[in-house]
Amino acid sequence: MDRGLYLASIFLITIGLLGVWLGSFADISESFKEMTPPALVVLLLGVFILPIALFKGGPPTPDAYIPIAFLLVTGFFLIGWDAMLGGGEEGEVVGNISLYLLMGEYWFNETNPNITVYQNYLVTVTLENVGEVAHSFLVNQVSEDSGYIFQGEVRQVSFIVNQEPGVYRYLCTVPGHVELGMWGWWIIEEPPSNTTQT
Ligand SMILES: [Cu+2]
Repeated sequence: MDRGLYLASIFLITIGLLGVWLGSFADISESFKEMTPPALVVLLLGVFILPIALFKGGPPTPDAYIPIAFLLVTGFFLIGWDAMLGGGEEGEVVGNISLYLLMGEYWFNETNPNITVYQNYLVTVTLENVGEVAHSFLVNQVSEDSGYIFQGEVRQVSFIVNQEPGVYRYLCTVPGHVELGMWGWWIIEEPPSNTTQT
């Protein structure tokens, strides 16, 4: 066993695993995401060197397997943990909700109802402006702005609700309309358990 080469490969695998694991937090920081490809290269390099190091110049000593076992367990744990946390990744739709919202001065459905949706659902909102002036629709931190919807116009917006469960606000982004009361609560809940089974 070549001890120098062996230590180098363990080091490379450790750094690579760490980088790939950090890359799984891409939703927190884009720079983590950029870390993933080089970390994978480092990881694979380490994995490639490891058998060469182990069997170069004689059989490996038994203690050489301890760090390898540790890295294997840690790696499986990190990947498994990430897969568990990754249940709410973008694009993984577990259900659909359709809503119809009328818009007027200065309300949604006249009463600004609390709207409850589920995480990882595809939500389709049909907006109809029954008022006199232009309105718009946006869910803070959740959806894009619908853009101006003019008198008599009907528009549909769709988005996947992949944010954490919690209380958000939907509103009209036309200047001054929020102040006149054109907003309501948008509540994201955990999906019902019968739809999370895949
Ligand atoms: Cu408005």
